Amino acid sequence: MRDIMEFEITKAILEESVKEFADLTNVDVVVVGAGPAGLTASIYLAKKGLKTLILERRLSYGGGIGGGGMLFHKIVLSIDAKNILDDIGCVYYQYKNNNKLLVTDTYELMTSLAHSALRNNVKILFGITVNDVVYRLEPLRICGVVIQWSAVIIAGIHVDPLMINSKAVVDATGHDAEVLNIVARKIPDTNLSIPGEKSMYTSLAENIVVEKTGKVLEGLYATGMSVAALHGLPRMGPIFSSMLLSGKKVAEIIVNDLMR
Ligand code: 48F
Repeated sequence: MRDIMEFEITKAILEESVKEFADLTNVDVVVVGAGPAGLTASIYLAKKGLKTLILERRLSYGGGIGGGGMLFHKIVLSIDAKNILDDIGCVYYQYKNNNKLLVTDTYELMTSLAHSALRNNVKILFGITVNDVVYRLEPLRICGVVIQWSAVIIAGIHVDPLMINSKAVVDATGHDAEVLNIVARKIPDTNLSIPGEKSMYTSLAENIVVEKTGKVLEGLYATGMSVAALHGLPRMGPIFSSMLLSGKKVAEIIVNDLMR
């Protein structure tokens, strides 16, 4: 083995990370959350050439995919998401002779989404929690996020955060709609209120969550289960088609807004 000095490793990590991080402080789109909706959104945003950054609180991508349905490792999707699965190169099959349902594996879907995101130039930073937004008045708009290391938040120590500017922020934080709740609580001028999701009604939820996906206010968008929290929609349980379809739809809306 070559004689590598310890400081060289440290220096390489710091120099390369800081250089890239600095470049990511001003992007086209910040997607908060690397779950199915956020990853799908990022893929279709980046495919159109938008500089797209995902910020993920945990140290891994996939969000709720990894847990499947009660930890079972098969993922079920409606055939409506077939084109997205094909786009990301995910391997799947039809469930028996049921022509409505497709089946894949938790790890196949997580990996295919993440691989497709990376190959399309999406940047993902792990271990970072978005705990506030940046806003402007006249007109009222969201123009970035406030970030903190998740480890600092877990430690419960006071450390001032850093900020990232972006033309669009996407809440892809799942059931808790964390970004939307922050905006509702801290910027009363938005008149935003978040009722939270309703109990389970799968077929209704799958359709309506995609239908309601979109812009919340200038600079702020919602996708995935945060849309259900925003509009008081029912939950759909462990079927992931609408999360992918919602991610694709929010990307199309943002592309249309930013590239007009
Ligand atoms: O929860 P999550 O998978 O949300 P989603 O994309 O999909 C929901 C489904 O997984 C499932 C379902 C439908 O089939 O009901 O639950 O809407 O992914 C959300 C990601 O956001 C991260 C969180 O760790 C997860 O990986 N996240 C949440 N809050 C923050 C965050 C935050 N404040 N900052 C950074 N990341």
